[in-house]
Amino acid sequence: MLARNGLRIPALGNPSRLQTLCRVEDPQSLGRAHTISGDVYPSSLQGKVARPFNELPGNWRASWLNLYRFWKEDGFGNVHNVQIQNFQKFGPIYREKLGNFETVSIIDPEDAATLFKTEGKYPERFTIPSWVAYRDFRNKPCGVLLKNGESWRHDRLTLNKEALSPKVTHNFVPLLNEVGEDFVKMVYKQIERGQQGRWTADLTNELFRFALESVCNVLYGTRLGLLQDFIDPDAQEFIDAITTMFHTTGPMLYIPPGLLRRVNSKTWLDHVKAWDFIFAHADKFIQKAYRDRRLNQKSTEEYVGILGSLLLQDKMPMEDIKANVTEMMAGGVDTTSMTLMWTMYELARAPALQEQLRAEILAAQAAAKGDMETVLKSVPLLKATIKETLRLHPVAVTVQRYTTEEIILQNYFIPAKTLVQVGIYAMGRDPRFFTKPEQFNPERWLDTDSKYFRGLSFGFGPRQCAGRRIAEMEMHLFMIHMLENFKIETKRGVDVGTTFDLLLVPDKPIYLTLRPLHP
Ligand code: HC9
Repeated sequence: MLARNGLRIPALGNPSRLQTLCRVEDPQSLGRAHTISGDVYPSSLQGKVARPFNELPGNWRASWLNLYRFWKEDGFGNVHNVQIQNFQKFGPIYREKLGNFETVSIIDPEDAATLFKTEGKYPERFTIPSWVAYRDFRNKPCGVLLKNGESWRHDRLTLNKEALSPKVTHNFVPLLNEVGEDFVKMVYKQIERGQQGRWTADLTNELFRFALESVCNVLYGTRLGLLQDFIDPDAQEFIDAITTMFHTTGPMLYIPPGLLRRVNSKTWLDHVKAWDFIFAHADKFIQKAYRDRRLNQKSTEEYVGILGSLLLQDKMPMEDIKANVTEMMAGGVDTTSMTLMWTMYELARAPALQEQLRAEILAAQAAAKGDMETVLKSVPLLKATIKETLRLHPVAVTVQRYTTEEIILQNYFIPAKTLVQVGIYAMGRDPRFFTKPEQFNPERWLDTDSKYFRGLSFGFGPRQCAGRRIAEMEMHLFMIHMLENFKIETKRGVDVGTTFDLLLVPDKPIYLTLRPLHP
């Protein structure tokens, strides 16, 4: 029954609601990955010679045994390395079935191109089962993250205008810049306190607060003061809830959440509790901003943040605005903070590159006379540095799409509605696609090496990360201020690896030393 349903989430509560809110298309489609026989080809592929789907290499015949083996070998925290091993064992394409999770994995940028070029008007990625299960359980609407079809497209186009369009994103610059400056002030305070002329610490929590402070300023136009001495316990609990939410999602990727819910498993209960807090806390902000908006209707020239803009536009029902803003608030904490941690880790090991970046930033500042919008236009090496961080340390281990038609990948026919995942972690570390992949070398993004379907860390096309511009600007501005003020150092010889915790994160704390450049 489960195996036949494939990836479909087993009926929870009221399945019809699930379909209307989160999936507009045929509810069976998600599970039909492998049921279409490999010999009915669409006209575009007629006459092409390729091998049938059922000949794909990989472990896909014994799904539950696979899951057991995966679990025994601690594959859960190691998804990214298991993928690299599988590509070594099976070649550039393999098919796999882990419990309910059936996929085809690819690594070659050419194959990624084939996949994305046929993604169509309503691209679909893998829907995280427990995230949908929670919304169904609590009767909460989905935002763009979990929606599909026309309803997704409508929300997404409205959201793009507020979060991705160059017509609005310049408004984020002062909002994100002040948070970056406050982070620097906070670091100086810590250095003074320590009385050693430097500060050594694991900055995870500070970066979480920085990221939440940043995303809230852009969404609501509100400062929380998380970089000050007193930290609002609710904000801290929100940050912790996001970590718990991600952490409890992992196990439920392969074991249906409905099953865990029926046996009252701790994973499911913790997951619900975490989402409850996330939604309740986001709701407070939204309510407050909504009230403030009504009070200040007259001063409309001033940028009021993404939420304010959405409310003014009146193009989305309040419930959908809430769902989407909550998703952006929750999605903007661990993602940018971890990427910044990795960036500082890599730069700490590359002092010469730090100097190069400082020179670039200094020149840009001088030419722009301090106008940050202009500065951001003239720091190509810094932007390449963030790209390079995401190549070696992507937040998401894969980018996935359901095929919309039958396609050929590595000379195999792949039927429509198959879940195909591009292993971007594996791709980023493969010498066939990046010369000397082990080297942290931002310049590779600026020179003549091919970039064709290689920079996929924010996904691709209309379904790519909706927070991309916020994240990029936030990280660029943060790094500008940090590099202008501090030397970033770390203990030599400490190599930090990666763990899969739904996101890819450092496998041990990273200790950094920040030393003022102008003591
Ligand atoms: C996790 O095999 C591994 O900011 C799975 C495939 C998969 C699907 C969707 C990905 C997810 C992975 C990692 C986390 C991602 C998610 C889509 C969006 C989410 C990239 C690779 C971001 C971190 C979002 C989360 C927003 C949410 C908290 C509201």
